[in-house]
Amino acid sequence: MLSLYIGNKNYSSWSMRAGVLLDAFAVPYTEHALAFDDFSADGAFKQNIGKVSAAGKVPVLVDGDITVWDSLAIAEYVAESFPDKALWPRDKAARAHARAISAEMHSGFNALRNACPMNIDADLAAIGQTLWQENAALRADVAYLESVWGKLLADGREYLFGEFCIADAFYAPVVTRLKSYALPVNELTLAYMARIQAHPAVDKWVQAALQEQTFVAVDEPYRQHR
Ligand SMILES: N[C@@H](CCC(=O)N[C@@H](CS)C(=O)NCC(=O)O)C(=O)O
Repeated sequence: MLSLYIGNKNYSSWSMRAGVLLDAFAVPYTEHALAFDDFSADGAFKQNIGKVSAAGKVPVLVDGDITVWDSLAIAEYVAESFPDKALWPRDKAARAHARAISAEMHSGFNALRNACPMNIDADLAAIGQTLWQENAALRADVAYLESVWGKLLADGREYLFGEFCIADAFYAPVVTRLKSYALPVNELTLAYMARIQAHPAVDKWVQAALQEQTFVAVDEPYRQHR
């Protein structure tokens, strides 16, 4: 049985990618939730995750004596472990494309990630409006995001590569950000956002996030309480 170490579902976008992926493909696993704190070296989070991974971050996947940290490495490991499940598209060109946009999410979109940290239960529409007016890099990230999604979704497909795949799991936290901050996006994006939010694995994560009561100050640049 796989073990997945994650952070708070409301805040941990990297954990969400791994958790949604495993659930979307019905991969059995045991979840180990480690509560976020101020991430100080002697705090409970770092002490506990440090027993599992020297990197000291979530998500971490443990499969027997194999430990995989980093969401993209986890996605690749799970795809390789369950070749029948088509976590990546079967078609070589589509798979290359899906890998490219997943890696791009993993290493890019810095303005969007920095200005709009994931906060599933928050209504940050007013903050989003201000950020949108003041932050040209954020507007550029969203414009580029919509061009990436738009080229794929223009033919009416349900998910980025037809069937739900790793790329959709990687962009699921982006969908929650666009929603929490109510960033202005086009109809095609809104429709894809709705489909992602309705996906059972995403909905399961979101519902659990909404149940959490913890307020983590380091993840809350815009609120004083929940
Ligand atoms: N690139 C890593 C990022 C992991 C990451 O930054 N995780 C955050 C939680 S979403 C974390 O553990 N932060 C603790 C810290 O920064 O000390 C991945 O894809 O897994």
